[in-house]
Amino acid sequence: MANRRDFIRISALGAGGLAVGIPTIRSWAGGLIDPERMVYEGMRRTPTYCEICFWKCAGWVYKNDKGDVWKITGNDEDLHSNGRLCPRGTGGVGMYNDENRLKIPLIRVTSAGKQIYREASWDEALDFIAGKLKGVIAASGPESVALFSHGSGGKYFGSLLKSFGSNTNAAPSYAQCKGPREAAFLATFGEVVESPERIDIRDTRCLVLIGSHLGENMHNGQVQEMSDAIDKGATIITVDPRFSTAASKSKFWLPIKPSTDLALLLAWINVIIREGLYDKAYVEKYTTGFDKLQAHVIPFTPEWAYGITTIAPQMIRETAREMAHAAPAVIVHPGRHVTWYGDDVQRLRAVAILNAILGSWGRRGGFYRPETLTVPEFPHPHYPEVKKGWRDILGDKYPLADQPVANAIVDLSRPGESGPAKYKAWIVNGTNLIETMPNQANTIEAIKALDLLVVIDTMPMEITGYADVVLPECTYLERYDDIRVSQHRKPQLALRMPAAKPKFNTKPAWWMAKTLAEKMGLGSFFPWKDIEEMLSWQLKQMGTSLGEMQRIGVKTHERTADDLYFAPDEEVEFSTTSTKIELYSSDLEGAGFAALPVYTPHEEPPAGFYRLIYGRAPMHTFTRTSNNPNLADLMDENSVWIHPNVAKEWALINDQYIWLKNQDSIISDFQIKVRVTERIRWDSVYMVHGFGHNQKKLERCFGRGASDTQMITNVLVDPSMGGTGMRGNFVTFVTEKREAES
Ligand SMILES: Nc1nc2c(c(=O)[nH]1)N[C@H]1C(S)=C(S)[C@@H](COP(=O)(O)OP(=O)(O)OC[C@H]3O[C@@H](n4cnc5c(=O)[nH]c(N)nc54)[C@H](O)[C@@H]3O)O[C@H]1N2
Ligand SMILES: Nc1nc2c(c(=O)[nH]1)N[C@H]1C(S)=C(S)[C@@H](COP(=O)(O)OP(=O)(O)OC[C@H]3O[C@@H](n4cnc5c(=O)[nH]c(N)nc54)[C@H](O)[C@@H]3O)O[C@H]1N2
Ligand code: SF4
Ligand SMILES: [Mo]
Repeated sequence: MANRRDFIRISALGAGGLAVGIPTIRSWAGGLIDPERMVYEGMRRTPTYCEICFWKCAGWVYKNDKGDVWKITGNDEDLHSNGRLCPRGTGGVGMYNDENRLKIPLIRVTSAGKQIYREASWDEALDFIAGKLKGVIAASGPESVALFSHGSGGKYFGSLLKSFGSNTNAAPSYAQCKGPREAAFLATFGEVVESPERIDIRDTRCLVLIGSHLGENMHNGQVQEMSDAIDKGATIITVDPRFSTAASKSKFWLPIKPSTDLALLLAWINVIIREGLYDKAYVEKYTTGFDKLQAHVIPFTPEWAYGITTIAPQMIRETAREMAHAAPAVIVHPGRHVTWYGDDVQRLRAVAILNAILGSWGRRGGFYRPETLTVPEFPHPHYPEVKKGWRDILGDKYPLADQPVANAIVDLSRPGESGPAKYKAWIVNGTNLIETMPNQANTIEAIKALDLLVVIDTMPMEITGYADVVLPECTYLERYDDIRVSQHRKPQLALRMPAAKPKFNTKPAWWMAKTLAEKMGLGSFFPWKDIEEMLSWQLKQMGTSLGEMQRIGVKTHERTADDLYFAPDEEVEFSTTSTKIELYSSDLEGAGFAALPVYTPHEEPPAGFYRLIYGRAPMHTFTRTSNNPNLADLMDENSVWIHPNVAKEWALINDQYIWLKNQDSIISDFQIKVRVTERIRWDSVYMVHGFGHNQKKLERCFGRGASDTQMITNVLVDPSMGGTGMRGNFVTFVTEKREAES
């Protein structure tokens, strides 16, 4: 029977036995460090890469003479940061110092009829989980265990799953983030864009940002390259219903009516083809389906698009010519968080097609060919065969998804029309699912039906309040993790190592996964003594050593070939079905979807409601930094941007606190401050994601600002890959508490 899983505020610590385990890992910074080599400008420094967001900038952690973590700076060798961290990366120290951190394992118990958490030793907590997992696997098969993960620890828990035969390792960075982009580029070019995005902003002459709000979206290298490109005279074209920071740096700002971007993209393609501005030789040599595309876009004139997007035909023509003039050194940015309206693969296909006809893929100032390194796996026995994987469980749904779809797993964790729940146990590492997945009620219903929910986190975030067991991870400044080998212009490897001992009774994820495996009789899949042994072995295979990496932090390799861009007459075989760039997509057609992008109108806000759009603030990452003392100091609540005409109509003034109410009558738990500004269209309101926490134990950010997620109850799922479009929600304003309570 499903257990009832009420939300527990972690502050309500139980009176149960307090059995504090003694840390048993020997490998924190032990053995291999020669402190002499680590001294720099009088302070000891150790290498790391940042975990405040997924750009993973490499840097140095400095400690003062008292041995306290003092500051974090960028590593000059590092291509992700070029030696400079963003404000959030610098504020990583606050994550380490946050006094509200999770401190000890917690187990949910019922005491006097009330559910509470009781502190537990590591041994007890992991024994409990191992027992439960074995039970679930025996009863429902290994495939009924799912992992949700964002961040480094996912690797180790992923290995744990593989060691018992499950491959459901879902990251919200797919179906809640860049999944539609990857599916669209894969269908078009046979390759994904990946992270850091393979875009050559450094050398571009024209950068088109459709929603991508660089400057607020602080992905470090991209923001730096954009600023350099502007200095070198590149044109920036920003399409955004809001006057974003990027818009303020742009030659053209197109304040589009939200949800209509696909119409603009089709009109751009129309102009570029009609005026013969496309790269004819490139199209001829590398693409297939041009004739069909040409015929398809005939009706999509700038005049047609004007009625839909509100962007004047002249502006559409002028910007199309500007792009063509810069080509092939032009980038129509593929975006990153692209799960907007449920037809996102179609929109991103139009983006891919536009880049293709401008000839920017594989060209200087467009999309370069990245290179990366492979870290060899420490030798271990073969993993058991996955008898039933996530794809088998999902069936024909979302055929273009090439990774587990987090929202589909949530849905399949609830008993439904097709019988009992398919997933019975979740391991959730480094993702605050309650605020990350749209439709909170659905997530909570799924959690209530589970037999086991284990949460690994550093902070008492919302998701931890629903767990059966909470495992406190030490922060990235207190641990080793896997070698970073992301793609870039040159391949690089970067090391993260502990700068300090784990505070409190916290442990790294690798230790938790390994110990859990041992307790489940699967220890042979984690054959290393500790992570230093594993890293030492891996680094040796890669021509370096743990000692060297501890000293330098980042190591650059030369490219294996001088092929950053296509050579003038290069024959390129693309990994698509036709081996060409597919303007007309045979994959989409084969899967039953439109082979050429089709514009579909989306629902409009009802009278008195405004479309809710959201984004990033430069000093915060999602919900993870709202309680960070250093970053909360810079921004401690979000506000709702409202156009002056709308504010006037509603008699709202700057700095007034109001509640938001959405189309499904959901009222925000907390109030949000009004910001009256011309920088937003009158038909929309804007807020920064990550605020409105309802976990009291987050003392700095509890109740500050409102949560966009709470307002996102209408989810527009992309039928091709399962991405959750989140911008089909509308809000209105509530000013009286009485009204709010009713
Ligand atoms: N500081 C900071 N930087 C971050 C992150 C962070 O948390 N903090 N997170 C990182 C991650 S994982 C991601 S995925 C990226 C996300 O960053 P992006 O991919 O840049 O963000 P989006 O959410 O797609 O876009 C937000 C912008 O879209 C605009 N917008 C809303 N609706 C529409 C519309 O219909 N059409 C158009 N054209 N624009 C619209 C909004 O006004 C806003 O300016 O940011 C990354 N960088
Ligand atoms: N409403 C709404 N939903 C969104 C978005 C949005 O803009 N609005 N953005 C979407 C996008 S683009 C993305 S990529 C996802 C991001 O989704 P998430 O990655 O879930 O984002 P966070 O809210 O930062 O949650 C991260 C969790 O990891 C914990 N954590 C931080 N560091 C560590 C660590 O070292 N170890 C462990 N074990 N835990 C750690 C944090 O305390 C926090 O609970 O959200 C998506 N969902
Ligand atoms: S962009 Fe900022 S937060 Fe993200 S990894 Fe780099 S320094 Fe850290
Ligand atoms: Mo994301």
